[in-house]
Amino acid sequence: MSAAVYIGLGSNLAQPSEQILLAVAAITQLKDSTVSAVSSLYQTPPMGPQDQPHYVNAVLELRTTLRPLPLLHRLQAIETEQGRTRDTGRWGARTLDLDILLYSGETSTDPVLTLPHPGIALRSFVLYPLNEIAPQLNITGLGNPSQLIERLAEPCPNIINAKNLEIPPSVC
Ligand code: 5RZ
Ligand code: CA
Ligand code: CA
Repeated sequence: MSAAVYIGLGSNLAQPSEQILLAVAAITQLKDSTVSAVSSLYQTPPMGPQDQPHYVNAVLELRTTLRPLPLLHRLQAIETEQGRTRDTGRWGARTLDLDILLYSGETSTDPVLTLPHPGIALRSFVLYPLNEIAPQLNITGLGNPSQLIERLAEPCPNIINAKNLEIPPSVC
């Protein structure tokens, strides 16, 4: 039995779009796992500390028989492989951030891996890409992505053209 897992990807250093595409390729190579959907790439203004570059964010769906902690460790190895350092502080700029947003319907209060990811319901840089690949997904007690987006007072982020990585005019 495989679990349906949603992974958030973020980068705001060293050619962010390229970092996200490289990370999708690396996740595709994980054992006992299949990438079943990938969102568009979104250019998003930084949340939290604002003295850092804009981010590129995306979300993908993974079917996997890896349990949450082994999966987390493999994602952290990919972050390290792509030059992630911890010298810019907790919410500082990074080449790659991979978060397990949801692991099937599982909940966990372990600070090493909290599920669902805390803040998922409030972060437009997660909800817009998640809504693109799983609009009906039930986020454990919080509703689905489209309902959560309606409650945000934020404009929709720009979608990046994956063929040339330019930013076309916003569509919503
Ligand atoms: C969000 C911290 C709200 C404080 C955060 C990303 C508050 C980001 C990212 C974008 C961070 C964070 C933690 N902004 N900021 N994309 N990661 N756009 O999310 O991936 S740091 Br209040
Ligand atoms: Ca994050
Ligand atoms: Ca993280």
